[in-house]
Amino acid sequence: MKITDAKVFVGGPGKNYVTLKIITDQGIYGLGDATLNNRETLPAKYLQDYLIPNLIGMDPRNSEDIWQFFYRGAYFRRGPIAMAAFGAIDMALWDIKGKLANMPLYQLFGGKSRDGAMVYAHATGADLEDLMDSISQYVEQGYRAVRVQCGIPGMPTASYAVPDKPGENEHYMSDFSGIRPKVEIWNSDRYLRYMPGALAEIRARFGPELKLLHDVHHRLTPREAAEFARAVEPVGLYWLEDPTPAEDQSALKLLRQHSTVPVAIGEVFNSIWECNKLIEQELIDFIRVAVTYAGGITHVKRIVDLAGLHHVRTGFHGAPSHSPISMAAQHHLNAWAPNFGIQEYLVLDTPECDALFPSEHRMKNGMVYVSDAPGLGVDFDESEAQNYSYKPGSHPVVRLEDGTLWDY
Ligand code: CS2
Ligand code: MG
Repeated sequence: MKITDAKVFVGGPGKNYVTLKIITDQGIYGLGDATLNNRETLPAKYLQDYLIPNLIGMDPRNSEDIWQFFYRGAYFRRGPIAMAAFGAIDMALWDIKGKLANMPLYQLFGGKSRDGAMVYAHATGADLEDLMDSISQYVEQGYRAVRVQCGIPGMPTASYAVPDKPGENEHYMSDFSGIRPKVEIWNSDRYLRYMPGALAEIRARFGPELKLLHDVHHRLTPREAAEFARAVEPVGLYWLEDPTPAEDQSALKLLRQHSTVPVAIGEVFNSIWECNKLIEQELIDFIRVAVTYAGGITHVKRIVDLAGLHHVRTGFHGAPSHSPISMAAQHHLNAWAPNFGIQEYLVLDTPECDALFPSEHRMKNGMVYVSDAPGLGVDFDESEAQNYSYKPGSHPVVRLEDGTLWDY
């Protein structure tokens, strides 16, 4: 069996999804997602210029050797661009493998460990009351877990993932108004004074059963993160996400000494070498990697297995920048993983997205039910794809009030 061709498409409804299609001499094809939010053209170019010319003629069944060939063979390896590109190839090869075996991928991993996988929604508000309305809407839709973010009084601009005005639905993933990022102003003192009380009010309003998550988005120092974690302890958070900048694997030691709040980290990691100490030293409770830019199923499965040895559960990244292809790969891992925790689910389930990526994976009452179709169980409509093209977008950058650049 041989790979005869591979194509890359960039574009989609409201997002620049990077979709890879690998075609074989037996009429079977596989799909992969290499979307690196706001840097989408780079993994696409890496695939087109370096990886695809090598891929043609390879036997798609040897997904492990192909992964090693690209990773070890790159010499300058790792990094989000390369790992997103390898990840897309890897997903597509697993898709082909599943189709050859006529089995859904979760069967190849070891079968189902659960019927449905719990997901969380992203509730957001310009202020606390606006956030309460957003949470209520998700509770009414049947979600059992909600991540909660709101504006901070006195903060000069809106903060991470919150709208400027109540009632606005903030599309915080990409600003398509131009390539130069908007600036958000941040003040950790105001956040530390306000947010613990706001979280306590949310808990009081919604009662003990609703799982509450909160994302700090890398903005606190280790000492501040420890103070915050201790202050929110009575709220009983399901998780506290990215309390400190994620590259420092020792930063969470102080937090651990002062609090038992569950910590989730890893959406920016692209290899096991960025989280092995965090996992082995049991400094985290949830690992947030995504198959999209952490090297695909082959590499993420290794991370999941290491995590399982250390009581660390999965909480894969599922921001709207992931296409339904990588989300499908995660649905299969979530169905199988003995140490599954929760799945972020912010996919834009619009009719346009469903037309571009037809699939039988289903979300109901805050749970995802994996498809039984062979392979990934998601397709890609190339004629629909002709309606879309690349649009440059950016994340905001964050500065302190005196102008100092901070973590977004
Ligand atoms: C966020 C992300 O979903 C999350 O947890 O932290 O949305 C993050 O801001 C984006 O992925 C950046 O592209
Ligand atoms: Mg996050």
